[in-house]
Amino acid sequence: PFTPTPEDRFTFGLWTVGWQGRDPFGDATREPLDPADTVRRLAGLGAYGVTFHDDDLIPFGAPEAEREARVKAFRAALDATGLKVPMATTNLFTHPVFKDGAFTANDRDVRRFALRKTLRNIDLAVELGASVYVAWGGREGAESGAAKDVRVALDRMKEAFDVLTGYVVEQGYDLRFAVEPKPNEPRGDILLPTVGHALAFIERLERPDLVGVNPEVGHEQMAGLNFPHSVAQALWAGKLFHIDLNGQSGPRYDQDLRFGAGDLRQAFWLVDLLERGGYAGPRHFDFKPPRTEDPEGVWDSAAGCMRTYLILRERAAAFRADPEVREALRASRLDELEVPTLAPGESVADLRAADDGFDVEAAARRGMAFERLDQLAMDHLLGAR
Ligand code: GLT
Ligand code: MN
Ligand code: MN
Ligand code: MN
Repeated sequence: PFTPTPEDRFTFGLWTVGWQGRDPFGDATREPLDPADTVRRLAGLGAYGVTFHDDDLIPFGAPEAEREARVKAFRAALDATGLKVPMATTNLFTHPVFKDGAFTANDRDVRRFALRKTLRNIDLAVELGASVYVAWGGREGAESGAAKDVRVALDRMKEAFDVLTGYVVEQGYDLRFAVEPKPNEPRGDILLPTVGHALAFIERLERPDLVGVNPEVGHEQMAGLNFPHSVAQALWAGKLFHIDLNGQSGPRYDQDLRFGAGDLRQAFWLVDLLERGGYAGPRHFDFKPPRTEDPEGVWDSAAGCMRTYLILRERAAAFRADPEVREALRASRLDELEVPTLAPGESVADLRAADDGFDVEAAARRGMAFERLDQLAMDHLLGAR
């Protein structure tokens, strides 16, 4: 019952299963993967699609003929398997030229290069059928105070999105952008560090309708935030354009664990939210199979992401369908939260004049019954109901 199919819309980045295990302290532990082989392998596991950075597919600076050959091989594997490419993105962080950022580098020539690199890959993304373009600004930030004038850097960041959305509109592309927040790593402090910062930034853009967010489980948790709450606010704002699923154990370095590892309870509430909250996009895994794993371990890790999602989807549905849970939700007055605080047509003066017989002391004594409700959730999550 927990076997994924393309209808489940699971997608993986080429860079996830393709991660060779290089970290700040150690060398690669695995050989590179060929993108076309990755496509075939993911299709075999029941995935729906694959995503990529320009440099995952075409090595940085590769000559034109090599570029064409690599794209051709990738496209042939997609055609043969039916795997889709719903999202693509730009690598604006690996090459040393981006050491001080891309769209917000102090050096203007670097910013111009970053825009050209992005525009070029947008063309390829659209050719391959992508409808979302992710922008993770991992190098947009600073390690020290005077190094970046944040207000001016945000002007440049806005300029970049205005140029990119303008291009997409002019070309008639059906493509929207998704900003991926992260608080730190690789920069000491990264601009647009959380979903909330990104949502506020988007409203200042020339075409806010074309820009949303791509929240990642571990990134919000690195900032000590509740991931399902961040995702709920993005949904509320109509801005959940994409999502990066993985696992993280609290505020520490970016762990990119398999989905469901780390904070399992947040993973449960996240799946509950996505399945009930009207998110129709791909369930995209952005994880790193630990460097302890050999190639088979990599595919076990990828399969585990999907299996855990499906298990949690079943548990969350069982929780919502349980009559005792429905009763407990009413006891906790979740239905009452849905009732607007003022009556239809009621004015502030009406509200102030109204004596609804409110007994402050009695209301203060009322219990919320949240503990019983949460234990019911725990029972479902642990398979005890
Ligand atoms: C990089 C980063 C991820 C982003 C990817 C998109 S690249 O691996 O750590 O969180 O989603 O650029
Ligand atoms: Mn991450
Ligand atoms: Mn990452
Ligand atoms: Mn990510």
